[in-house]
Amino acid sequence: MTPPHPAWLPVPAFRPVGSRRVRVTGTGLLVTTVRDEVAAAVAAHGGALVDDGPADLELVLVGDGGSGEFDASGGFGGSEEFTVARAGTTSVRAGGGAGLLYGFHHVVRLGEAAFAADFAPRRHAPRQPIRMLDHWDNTEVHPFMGQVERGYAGNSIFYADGRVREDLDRVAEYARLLGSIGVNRVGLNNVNVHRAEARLLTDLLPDVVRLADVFRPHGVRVHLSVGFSSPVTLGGLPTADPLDPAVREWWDRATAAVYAAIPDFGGYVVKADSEGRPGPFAYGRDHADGANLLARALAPFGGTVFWRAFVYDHRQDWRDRATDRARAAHDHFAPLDGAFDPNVVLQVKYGPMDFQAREPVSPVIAALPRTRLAVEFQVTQEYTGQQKHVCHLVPQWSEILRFPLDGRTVGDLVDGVVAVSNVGLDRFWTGHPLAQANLFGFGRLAWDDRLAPDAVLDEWIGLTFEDPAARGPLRELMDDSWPTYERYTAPLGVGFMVTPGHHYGPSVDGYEYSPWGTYHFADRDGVGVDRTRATGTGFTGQYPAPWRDVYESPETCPDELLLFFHHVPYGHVLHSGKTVVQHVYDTHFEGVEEVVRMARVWAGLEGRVPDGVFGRVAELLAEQLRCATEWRDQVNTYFFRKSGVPDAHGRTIH
Ligand code: BDP
Repeated sequence: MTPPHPAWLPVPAFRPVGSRRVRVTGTGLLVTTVRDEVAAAVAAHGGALVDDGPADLELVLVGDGGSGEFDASGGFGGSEEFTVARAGTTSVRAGGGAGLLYGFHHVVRLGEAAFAADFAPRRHAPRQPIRMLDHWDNTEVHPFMGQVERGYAGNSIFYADGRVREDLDRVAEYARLLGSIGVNRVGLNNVNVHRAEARLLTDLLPDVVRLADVFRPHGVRVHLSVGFSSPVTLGGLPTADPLDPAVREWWDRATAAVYAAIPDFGGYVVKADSEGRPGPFAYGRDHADGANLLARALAPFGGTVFWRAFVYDHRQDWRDRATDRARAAHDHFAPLDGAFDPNVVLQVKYGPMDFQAREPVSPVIAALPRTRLAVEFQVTQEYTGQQKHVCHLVPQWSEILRFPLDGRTVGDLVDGVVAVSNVGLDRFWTGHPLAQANLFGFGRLAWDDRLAPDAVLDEWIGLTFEDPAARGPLRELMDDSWPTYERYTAPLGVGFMVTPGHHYGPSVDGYEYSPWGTYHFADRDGVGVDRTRATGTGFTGQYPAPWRDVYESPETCPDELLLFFHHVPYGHVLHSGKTVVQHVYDTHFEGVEEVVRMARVWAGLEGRVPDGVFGRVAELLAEQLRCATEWRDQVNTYFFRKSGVPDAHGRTIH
C-alpha cells in the first residue's frame, strides 16, 4: 500500500463517487482554489465539474462575496462562515471565498454522509477569528539548534541557504493543508530573530512575497517575527526607544514597504525582553509602549501585532522565590490592561511556565478583559517527546480551551489560538507520522474548541488511513497517549526534569541549580514549589475565584497540579488515597507498561498501514519505550534515594 500522495499530509481527498456532478459558482482567488480542488478530484476519481444543469453538490458564493479579500478584524470576518444543506442536492453557501473553501473541506470530511439524506441548513462559523501557526524557522542552519528551533522534523520547508527556497511545492502542499483545516495565519520565522532572519523585513522581502503568494490561495495571511531593536540593527539608528520619533518613522517606513509588496500581510510577531531578546525595558518603557509602536505602524494597513507575554528574567537568582517565573507574565502585563491599541493581540502561553505536559492554565488569560488575547500552544513537541514519542495533544488543548475562568471558558475569553508548528522536510512532514494528528487537530480545535478530542482523532484517522480495520487500534494507541507521557515523566505538575538544552529525556536535577526559574525543590523531606499566598511565592493570588482558593490549599488542589502549587512531604496523601512517593512509583511503572502495550497494538497493524509508516512508527515506539524506561528508572530512583521510602509493592528500584 502506498501513501495517498507522495508527501502524505492528511489533506483529505475529495472523491465524488461515480457520476456525481459538482457545480462551483462565483469568482475570486479562493473560489478558483475550490474549483481546482474539484477539477483535480473529478479527474482522479470520476464525476464531473458542471457549469449548469442538475448537480449533486453545489458550492455557491453568495453576493459579490469579497472573495478572498481579507478584512481587518483578524481574519476573513463574516466571510469565513458557510451554510450546508441538502434537499436533493447538497449545497454549500458562503458570503466569502474563505467560507466557500472551508465549506468545501467540510463536505470532504463528511464524505458520503454529505449525500445520504436531506437535512436543513446548518450554519458553520469559526469560534476564533485568529487561527495561526508560528514557525520557529531560521533562514540558515544554526550550529547547535539546527534550522528549525525546537523542530523535530528536519530542516525548514521555507528556507535553504539563507533565503526562501526555489522550489515551493512543499509549501504549497502545506498551505493546502492549512486551508483545509481552517488555519488562516502563519508566522514565517523564529521568534528569536537572529541577524540573518532580520533581513526578511528588508532585502529578503521579495522572497517573502513568494511565500505570501503560495499561502494566499488557501486563505492564509503571512506574518514576520521582528526584532525590537531593528531600527538600530537594520536602520543604523542610535536607539530603538519606542517613544523616539525617528524610531516611529523607521517602523512606519519599513511597514509601508512590506504592505507595498504584500497588501494582505498579516502583521508582526514579537518576543521582547525575554531570554536575551531586546525590548522596551532597555529604554525604561513598558510593553504597551513597545506593542503600540508597532501596532500604529501596522494599523493603516489593517495589520496586527502579536506581542508575546512570555516575558521573564532568565538570569534570576534561584534562591529567591519571590522571583517565581510563574508570576512573571501576570506581573508584567496585568497592570497594562486597557493600554494596548486595538490591533495588538497579546499572545499568552497556555501555562505560566513553558509548554509542559501539565501546567495550570495561565492566570493572564483572565486578567486583561480589555485586551485582545491569543492562547499559544506547541504543536511541536518540545517538552512532550519531540516527535519521537506518540503524544496526542488535542485532549490537552481541549481541556485548556474549556477551562472556566470568571464564568467563561478560555475559548470564550480569547480572540485567537496560536501554535508552534511541527513540520519540516521530513518524508512524513512531522518526524513521527502520527504527530500529523496534532497538526490536523490543532486546526480543527482552533475552528471550534467545543469539538470532542476523540471525535477529532477519529476524523484524522478516518481521513488518513484507508483500512477500516486499522482505525480502532490506532485510536486505542493514540487517544490516551498524553496522560501516558505524563505518567512516565515529571510527576504531579512539577514540570521540567528534562535534560537541559535540548529538553529530551530525563535529568531530574538538570535545571535545579541553574538560573532559569524551573525548580522542583526536592529534598529529604518533600518536593514541590510553594506558590501559595500564605507561605510561598503568592502566585495563587493571580487567579480569580474560585481558583485562587482551590489552588491555595493542598486539600482542594487537584492531584495533577499538587506539586506545581505546594511543597509537600513524601508521605502526603493525595485525593487518590496514595502517598505522593507511591504515586510517583506507580505512575512510572504504569507509564512504561502502557508504552509496551502501544508497541504491541502497533505491531498488529503491519500490512494495514503503508509500509514506510509502519516501519518508522515501529522504530520510534522502540525509542519511546527506551526513553520511558529511562525516565521511570531515573525518577523512581531519585525519589527512593531522597525519601528512603520503599515501593509498597516491592518492585525493584535502585
Ligand atoms: C522555549 C523554547 C525556546 C523558545 C521559547 C519561546 O525552549 O527555544 O525560544 O520557548 O517561546 O520553550 O520563546
